[in-house]
Amino acid sequence: IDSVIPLQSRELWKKHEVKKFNNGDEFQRKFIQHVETTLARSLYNCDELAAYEAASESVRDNLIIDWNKTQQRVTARDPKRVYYLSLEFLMGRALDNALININTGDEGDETSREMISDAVEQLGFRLEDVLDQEPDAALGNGGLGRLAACFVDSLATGNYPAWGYGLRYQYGIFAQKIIDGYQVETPDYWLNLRNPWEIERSEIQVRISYYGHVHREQGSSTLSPSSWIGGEQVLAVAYDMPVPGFKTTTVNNLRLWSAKPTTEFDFAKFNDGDYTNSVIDQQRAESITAVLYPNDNFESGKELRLRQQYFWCAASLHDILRRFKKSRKPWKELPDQVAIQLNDTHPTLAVVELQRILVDLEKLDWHEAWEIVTRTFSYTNHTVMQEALEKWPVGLIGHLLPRHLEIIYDINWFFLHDVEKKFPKDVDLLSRISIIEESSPGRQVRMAHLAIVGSHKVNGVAELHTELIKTTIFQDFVNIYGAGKFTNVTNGITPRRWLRQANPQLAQLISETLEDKSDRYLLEMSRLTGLAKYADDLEFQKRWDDVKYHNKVRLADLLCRLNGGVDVISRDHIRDTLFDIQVKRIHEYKRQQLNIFGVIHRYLSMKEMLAEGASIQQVAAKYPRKVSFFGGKSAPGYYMAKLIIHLINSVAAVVNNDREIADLLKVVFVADYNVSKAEVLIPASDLSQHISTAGTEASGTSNMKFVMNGGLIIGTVDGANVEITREIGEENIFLFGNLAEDVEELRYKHRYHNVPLPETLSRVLSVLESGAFSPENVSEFQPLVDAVRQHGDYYLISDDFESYLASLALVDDVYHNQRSTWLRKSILSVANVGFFSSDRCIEEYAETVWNVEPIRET
Ligand code: CR6
Repeated sequence: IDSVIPLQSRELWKKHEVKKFNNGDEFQRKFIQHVETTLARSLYNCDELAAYEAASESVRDNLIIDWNKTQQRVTARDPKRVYYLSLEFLMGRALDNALININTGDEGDETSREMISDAVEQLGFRLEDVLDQEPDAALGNGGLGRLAACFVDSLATGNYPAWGYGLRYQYGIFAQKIIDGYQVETPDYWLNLRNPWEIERSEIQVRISYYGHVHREQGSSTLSPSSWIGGEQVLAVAYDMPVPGFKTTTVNNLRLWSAKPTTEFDFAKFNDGDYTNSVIDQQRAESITAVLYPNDNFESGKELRLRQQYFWCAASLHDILRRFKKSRKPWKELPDQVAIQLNDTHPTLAVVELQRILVDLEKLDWHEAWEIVTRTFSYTNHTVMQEALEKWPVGLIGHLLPRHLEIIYDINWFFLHDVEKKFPKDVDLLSRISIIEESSPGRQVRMAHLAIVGSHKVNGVAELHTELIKTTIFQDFVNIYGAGKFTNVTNGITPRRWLRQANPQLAQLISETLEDKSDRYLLEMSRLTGLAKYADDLEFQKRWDDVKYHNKVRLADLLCRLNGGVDVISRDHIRDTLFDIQVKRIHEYKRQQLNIFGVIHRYLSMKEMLAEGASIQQVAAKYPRKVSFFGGKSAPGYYMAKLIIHLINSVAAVVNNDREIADLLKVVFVADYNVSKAEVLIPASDLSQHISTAGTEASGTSNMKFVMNGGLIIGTVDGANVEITREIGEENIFLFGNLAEDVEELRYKHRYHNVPLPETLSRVLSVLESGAFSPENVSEFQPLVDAVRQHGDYYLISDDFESYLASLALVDDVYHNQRSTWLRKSILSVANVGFFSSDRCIEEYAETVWNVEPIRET
């Protein structure tokens, strides 16, 4: 919107310019103003929730002032911009993060988190309780969505002119309840409370069409400009979330689209006298952005999901191009002004939509348009697993988006044509790489192929993963395009949230030790190497250990609160109890079943020792104190994952109530694992488990979070574990199991030979079959047994079981008998974790994929 304020009035505007609060007093004034006017409450009825809202509104005011300036600065300079398209942004809470970022590092900026904490306390509240009022913005499933959230944080921190684009789901990922040991899903209607972190842009609306038909001049081909006369129409309305950077005034934007009905009416229906039904029909438009699909690493191919994808791609592209057009540059310069990153294949329709806009609306020649498209897009792959690779039935796309299907066919035709010239007569190759899969019952569009063909760069998310995509699922494309198109950008995490915010005690110890009062290390993580020289310092080790102890107590407190004030774990021995944590989505490939089988093995072995007359001290010497924590959601329709959850809870019920083992072993399933719970769980871990079948976990990112918080890792040689080992040193990580390169052969053996199981695992499975953990339904866990014994043990539980147990035994020994060695490992891990900052990761994208530069305040 261009300014309409006459010049002579502008002085007045500047005189009344809105100012940020800059000290506790000014913050309090804003706070009270918001309590009284925004919330229409007062001193007499301001509870913690109102305090949270008023504090958020006040902080938001500061952010918005910087947000405006950032946008003005970028508009004035008009540099190349980055757009990160992600169907998921798992943001978590915003207030604490904003408080950590509130000091811009500028001269004269007196604000700080401590200042606000004091100011809030003077007003009669504890900051921690106020922060606890905020619901998580849980618009994502797992790693992919949280990665996008870390990326927007690092983009703002690095002062990149970058926007995120996503959907404003009314229901985020479901809340998980555990009832009788089973997962029960309940809806997460997170917008129930007013959301102070979004700005509704009701003036920014984009009209989105579906269905209808394509019209063209007689005799012209699908390559020439065509008009798509859409049938159904809905509106996309923008909601903006400010994303503040750390120690900078840059506040970037995350734009989320929400679906609304158009204001026009279906006159045919109206005239039929069916006014009410006509309104109801219109109302259905809102269902497009109603709910986040709750699958992680699995595609279900539902029509509504495709509608979501197009809605979001079309609205975002429209917005991006509108901004580009303001600079009046020719279309061929689009790739010099705009980089669009496809987070997985979910936004691949944007490739087709841009081609459609350029050919049909802007009347560019097909090939000229296609050159622009491919130079604009780049694509990140996040999995090699077949069941997670998106494919859409041709019929469905043709029905919903008839013109787009024509364009996909034409893209494919030119692509196959070029390949055929290069590799004549390789019919097999052509059918392997085709964007269209000729499968029964019908043809499907392979979105990954379309994304590769439509992008100039394709990246994997960890070195091993990138190597795997280049040699397996995308091998043909490497032969066609050359290896240069494929690159690796190892994932990262933001140290602001995952160290400073989640672990204030450790952050404090680090800044003190590094004599880094202003926390520069959170920007330059290589400074952490300065901790290494204290790795053997016993006094420092003690302080390090105290922080961990504090965080373990904090977790015990949280669990107690969630359990209605009753302790879940005993307070008596927290310092000598190993907190062993596996939290992530429940998935067979992530192998929570391996973990729980290990727990059962431990329990059976303890019982066996006792039965053979050993004393409890002797048992404790071999199996010292440990709590096994599990947490994570299963997709609602994923039978095996739900069974694993029930098994964990069933084992917990038996083990936790067995007086004989005297609290030496406990099993805890933490319900409803989410970002805020992660912020408490991760800092409390002594050990965490990242034990996927080698070659299946593309990267993993919680592994990085645990290491950043001084936890040690037990893991397979998979995903980013490989690079974590390289960075922190192999003596500081517990690796076990078969390698990715051996997986195929092992699976083959299981399929065609009768491979005997190790005795240890055999015993566990037999006890499961006996119904010891499911007395009411003896065969309940049979499917988990059969997966190993009868169905080829696809996830190689049996092949890795023994080395897993050996590794766990080593963990016990070092933790309980060589605590100083353990602490040394922990300190050295943190000292060398710097590589995994998402700031490094974003810099790599900026340089090697996007070709964009930061815009700093001058
Ligand atoms: N499920 C990978 O499985 C990776 C993230 C982010 C995943 C995980 O290993 O760390 O992406 N893949 O790159 C997909 O979502 C398809 C994930 O989170």
